[in-house]
Amino acid sequence: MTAIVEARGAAAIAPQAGAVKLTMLLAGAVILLMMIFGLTMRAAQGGLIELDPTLFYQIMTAHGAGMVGAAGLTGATILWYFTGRYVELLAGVYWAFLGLFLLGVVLILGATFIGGYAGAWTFLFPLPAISGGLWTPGAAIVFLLGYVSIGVGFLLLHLEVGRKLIAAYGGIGGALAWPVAFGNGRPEDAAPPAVVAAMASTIFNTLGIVVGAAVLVASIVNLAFPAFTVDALLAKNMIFFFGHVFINASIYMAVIAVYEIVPEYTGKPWKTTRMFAIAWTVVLLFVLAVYPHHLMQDWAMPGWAVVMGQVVSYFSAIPLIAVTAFSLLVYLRGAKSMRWDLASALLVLGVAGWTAGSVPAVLDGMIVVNKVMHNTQWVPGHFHTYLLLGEVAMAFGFMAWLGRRGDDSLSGLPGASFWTYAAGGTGFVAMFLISGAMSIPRRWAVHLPQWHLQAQIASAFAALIILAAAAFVLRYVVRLGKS
Ligand code: HEM
Ligand SMILES: [Cu+2]
Repeated sequence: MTAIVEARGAAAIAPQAGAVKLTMLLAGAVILLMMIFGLTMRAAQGGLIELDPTLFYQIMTAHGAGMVGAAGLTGATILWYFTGRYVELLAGVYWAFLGLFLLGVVLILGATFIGGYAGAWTFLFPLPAISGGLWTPGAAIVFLLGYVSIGVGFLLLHLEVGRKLIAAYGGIGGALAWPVAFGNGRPEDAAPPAVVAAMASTIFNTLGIVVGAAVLVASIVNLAFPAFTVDALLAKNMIFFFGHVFINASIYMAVIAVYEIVPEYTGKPWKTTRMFAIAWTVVLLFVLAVYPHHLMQDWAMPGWAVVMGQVVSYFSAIPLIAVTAFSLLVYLRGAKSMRWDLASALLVLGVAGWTAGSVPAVLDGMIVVNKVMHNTQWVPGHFHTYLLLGEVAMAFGFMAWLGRRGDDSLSGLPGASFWTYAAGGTGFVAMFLISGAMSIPRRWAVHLPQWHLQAQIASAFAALIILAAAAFVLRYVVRLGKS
């Protein structure tokens, strides 16, 4: 207990604010660039521009890896920044994390645009080795080594966060607020929401990355020595366990910004309640157990695993909404007032977008729906909802908060850019979902003429998103420059 109090005493300082601000600047720039890549793809699908399919798949690979990477980077940075309010973290670990991340980005971009690797961010075995002559095994190895570098950085960061939280809160159970969830601990003594979220996401992201590292190494050995083969079904299970957990972790880490920042706008502290603590433990288990919803097309999968994927998908939405939308609504109801500016608006949008995105996600997690929708644009439709309007909105909200001024409001340019982002994002994901419902396939470089209109409308919405995102990043740069 004294450890916690002491640790909280150190909380007044802004932990590694410089490194965090720099990271968010880099991430903002990467997100903007990847959005332009996204618009390029959508415009090509709409027949608005001519794009060589070879280049389309390089761009798709870079966009997928780059966006998932940026989501992970911003999520982990938010986790680091706010965990640093409760326990003292080693600054060197963060710099190692950032350095390894940037090294990974260089390797991935080099492998994609110089080496020509275009096997998608999911590096599904044995695709990296079957390029049809478009790229060499060496290029694929460099791409995968980029992932390994980023993965090692994440492991370092999570180990540092995990060991400090475990020491300060009396073990994993304490940091997950189990005494309140399952015992008769008093809520006043419970770990704060940020700590519960940081501990849970540290556990599942570590497990995901360890499994990811194993399949990465196996794939690299396969590329170097083709005689060494991997069981394709096992590899797919490992890849989707890793991919599912990693992208989910990015959002579950980013929500820490909501728990820590929104109280500044209401004046009411956000406390860990019993329901909140239970929900986070259930989230921890469900995030790990639900990944077979990515393998519903694989008839070789044991039936029970796929059924588990569907059943857990159904129930996942409950703890998810409990820790996000429901908690936020209960919290805001209890608060007397809420002050709106770009930061608070984006953070609330992030929670709303995340929650909304879970609906088409759960639908796709049903075997009968998945049979029809799986390789359609329904899939990018659901994940762009909770990433573009969820994780990335929260990341932009965190950036706006880092550059905040006391008298910020939502009028003028901040309000205009916020509503442009929300409207552009909603329209953009709606076009993916509508296209998916019309059975338009995903990951097709060239679209039939009767699909062009959908992609053209989506391109217009994408341009709005990019305009708004550019305004967010510019405002951030200007404010950092002035501070
Ligand atoms: C202006 C914003 C964006 C635009 C215009 C855009 C556009 C696209 C397009 C056209 C595709 C390919 C769709 C297809 O399969 O036919 C795609 C795929 C994808 N996008 Fe985005 N996107 C945007 C934002 C984001 C964000 C914010 C994220 C994540 C943080 C993201 C992550 C992904 C991923 C993971 C894929 C899958 C790549 C694959 O299939 O291998 N995108 N995006
Ligand atoms: Cu999943």
